[in-house]
Amino acid sequence: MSTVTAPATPLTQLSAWKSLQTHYEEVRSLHLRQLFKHDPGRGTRLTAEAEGIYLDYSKHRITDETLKLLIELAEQSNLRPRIDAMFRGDKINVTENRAVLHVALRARKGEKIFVDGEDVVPEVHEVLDRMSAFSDRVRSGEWKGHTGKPIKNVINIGIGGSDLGPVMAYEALRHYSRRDMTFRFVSNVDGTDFAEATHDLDAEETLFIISSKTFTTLETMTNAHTARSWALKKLGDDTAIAKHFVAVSTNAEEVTKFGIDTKNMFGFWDWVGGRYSMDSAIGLSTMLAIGPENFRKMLAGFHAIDEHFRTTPFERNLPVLMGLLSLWYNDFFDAQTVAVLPYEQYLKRFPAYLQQLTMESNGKHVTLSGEHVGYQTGPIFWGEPGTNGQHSFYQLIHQGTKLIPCDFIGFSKTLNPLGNHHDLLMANVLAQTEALAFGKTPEEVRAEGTPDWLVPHRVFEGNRPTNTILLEELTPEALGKLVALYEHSVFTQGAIWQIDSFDQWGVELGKVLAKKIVGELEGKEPGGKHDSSTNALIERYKKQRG
Ligand code: G6Q
Repeated sequence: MSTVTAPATPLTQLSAWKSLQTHYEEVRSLHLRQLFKHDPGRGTRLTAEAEGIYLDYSKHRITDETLKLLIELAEQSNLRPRIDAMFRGDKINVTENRAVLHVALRARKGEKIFVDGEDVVPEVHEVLDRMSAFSDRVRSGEWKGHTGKPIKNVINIGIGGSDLGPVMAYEALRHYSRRDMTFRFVSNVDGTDFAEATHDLDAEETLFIISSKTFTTLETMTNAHTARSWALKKLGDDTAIAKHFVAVSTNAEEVTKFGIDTKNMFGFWDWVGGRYSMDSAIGLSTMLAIGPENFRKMLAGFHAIDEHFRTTPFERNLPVLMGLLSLWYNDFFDAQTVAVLPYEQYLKRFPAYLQQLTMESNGKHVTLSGEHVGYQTGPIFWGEPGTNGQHSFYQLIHQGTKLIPCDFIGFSKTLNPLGNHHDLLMANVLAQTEALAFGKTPEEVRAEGTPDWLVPHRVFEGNRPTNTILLEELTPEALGKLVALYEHSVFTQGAIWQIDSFDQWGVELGKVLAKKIVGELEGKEPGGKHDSSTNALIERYKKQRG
């Protein structure tokens, strides 16, 4: 059990929570126009900067009092001792009785973090060193396929936490990746995913990384077996496996059963949650793409924000501030969602990555002690890169009836300087946050000569809250910092909501039912055991499938 649990007092009974409720009534109708008018210094005062990340949170519907109360809420929620408990290796994932130590994956050599009395940092570095040696061999062409050809294609097979991080990181760091190699990612049990990923590849030059913590996941194991048949069809006998398949897993027994020698296995540990694993061996495809040196730079970025989170007072602590502000809208303004809008094409999969990180972590309905929460927990995360989203869903953010706090992420320098593209891109970040905050009043619309009947349609109410997160350039370090920022923001919110952010029981039921239904679809089990809707759908599918 964790030595530090949530406070004995339920969240809604904490004095800071009650004060926030009263305070909310006082400030809910304040407009950002007023707040900026009365405090011209707000735009620089309500900002925080650390490790090259600049966070402007001035365009939030908050006053100094709001911040003070939110920070009190964090303190009364034992946030500080809970952070310490995570870094110490306490088993804070109580429902699975596990430590939560993704921070150990980026600890520097020589740091000490104990799980059940054993320092885990040396093992982390041992795996990193093995990954580096392997990556160097593959990247240099020294590692040869079964027929003697060097590896040109790498396919990561994994799903959920064993896929989303690798895909996101590959896309994000493509600029740093080997352009003469092909990297693909197969996750879906839909055969189309595998078929499309392999249709133009030569098995002789292809390496599969089977990434699965458990090595029992239905989708991954189905794809892994299909990959083996695909490879062996071309390469002949089983001895080819050793040159074309490696595994990333915690389950040596299953890896061996599959036919992969454990010397070609890269391990990690049960204290690494799937959605927190992109910087473990699950990141092997990332390392193959960008090289060990860049991978370590990414880890250093993670580590810098870990240290910032662990040691910085809450008032200046970026993940804590972001977590508290998100909670403010979620729990007091009844906002249902958060939009994350990276103005960086390389971050096109970042919203999808964050969806798992945030929603699997904080989509919980009971507290650590099993009581129904009685307040809102994790918001829905969604988003697309800018400027594309501006031409589709931003309409609803600007003029719809829902309050959607947004995170705008931008970089001062582009990796692809092309004419004035980057200034145009960044002008849009700045314009959008300005428009969302201040809008356009009926008077302003009328003054433009708009006829009266059209005025209401052209009014922007404004008062839509945003974070602007500005970094210098998208480097491997910067990516590590950004991910860690959100990881710890999720932690902050989960701690205050008194939930277990590190389990995911909600994914179980569907998996179990699917297994039963497969039996029926394959005619191994009698049908008709479900509700009338499910039974009818099964029958219809079977008939149509033929
Ligand atoms: C993440 C979840 C989940 C997991 C996948 C894949 O936190 O646990 O998304 O990563 O279900 O699991 P395996 O790695 O065991 O195949």
